[in-house]
Amino acid sequence: MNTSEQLFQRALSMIPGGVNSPVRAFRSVGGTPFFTKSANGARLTTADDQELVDFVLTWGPAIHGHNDPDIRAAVREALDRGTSFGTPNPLEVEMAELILSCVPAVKKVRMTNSGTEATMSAIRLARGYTGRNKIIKFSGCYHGHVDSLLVKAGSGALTQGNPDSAGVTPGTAADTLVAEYNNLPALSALFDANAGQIAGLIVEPFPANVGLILPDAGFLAGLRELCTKHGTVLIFDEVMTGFRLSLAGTQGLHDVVPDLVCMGKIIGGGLPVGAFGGKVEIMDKLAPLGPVYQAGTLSGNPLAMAAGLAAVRKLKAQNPYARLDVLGRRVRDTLLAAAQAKGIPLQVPQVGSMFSLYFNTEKVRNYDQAIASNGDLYRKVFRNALDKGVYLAPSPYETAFISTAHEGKDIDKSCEVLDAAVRAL
Ligand code: KE4
Repeated sequence: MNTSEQLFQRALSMIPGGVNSPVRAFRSVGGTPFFTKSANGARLTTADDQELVDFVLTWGPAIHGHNDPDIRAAVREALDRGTSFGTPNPLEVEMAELILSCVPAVKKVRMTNSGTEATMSAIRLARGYTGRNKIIKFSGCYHGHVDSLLVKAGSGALTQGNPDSAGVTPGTAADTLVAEYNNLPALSALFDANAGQIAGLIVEPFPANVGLILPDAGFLAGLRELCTKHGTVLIFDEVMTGFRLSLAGTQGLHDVVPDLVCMGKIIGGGLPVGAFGGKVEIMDKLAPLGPVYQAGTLSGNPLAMAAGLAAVRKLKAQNPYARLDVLGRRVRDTLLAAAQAKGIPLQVPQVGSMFSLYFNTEKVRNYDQAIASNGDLYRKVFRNALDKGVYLAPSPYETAFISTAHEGKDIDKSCEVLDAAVRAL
């Protein structure tokens, strides 16, 4: 056995499935997951010293590539002052100012320690603000492992074949209504059937946990209109897309303004973080001001703030989004050309530095079409590419990410490998 296999065997005896997060287990692509011992730029180095060009980027945070020198220096400097104080610290104020300066919808913000905490808190806040019980989510969207949102969920829940998790009580699930993404008429009917009962609607504006689905023209505006009409809090879950697609996340790509926004990943610079924010009259319902309780020992801790400030300030200074979109289009066009040459039906939805692969004859607009795509062909491309040193997400129900560190030889190599992997089908 190689080192990763030995580590996995040891892990299996102590950690459920050998992993601390299910999607890492390679269950849907087969084989033993590799263990990473270090990462730099666009590359991971495995425990067996294999170098891989990384298109997972720790599931989104590493937009500058791994081990970014500016983030590393910021963390090192913060570390010299201590790791956690349990009191307000200056970096929290700087982070709040930075987020408010980037995301127009956010007029007040609260830091958390994960995206899950951010979405969990946002729906509790929507319920506390409206006094209503029901929440609408969309099939295939994943918002972290929040009980009431683990209903028809995407990402690892879907990958493992349990989009409706055990352990979520019928009572909890009863207050969660599931709608179909890109289907406004059905959503409008759902609102009408539950008039006056829907506290919040939570959506990944660009769902990226079921592969990547792009909104139909007018869909997001339709969500805004329905939520306004019914007095429902519109919550954009931008844990993945926040600061990924623009400094304002997807809000930099359209003009729909949500009531609350959930963030994470990039704003922690690779350290544990989450955040939620939005309208003042909603956010002021939070303790200690209002009746909605929400808390966290390490929320706003100085290390995560230092890393996140460095990551976001670098994005503000560099504004790399056009460059990242060029890289995304290049990978997309490479994959589509290879599939066309082989007569293989392939869709490659792409926006900025995010893309995914659906082996499907039609454009994927919703969950049912996503899961009807050919997962076996995805697995073959995944395995072929990995064997040649390019690491795509170990599930068709995820999205690939590109960093500024991919520019140059790594994107060149990756396009060659991905082209060959599709042509080998
Ligand atoms: P965390 O609790 O994992 O920090 O964030 C949950 C979350 C919330 N909302 C969206 C849109 C998300 O994508 C996520 C987490 N994303 C997954 C990857 N698709 C995390 C990877 C994992 O579960 O290991």
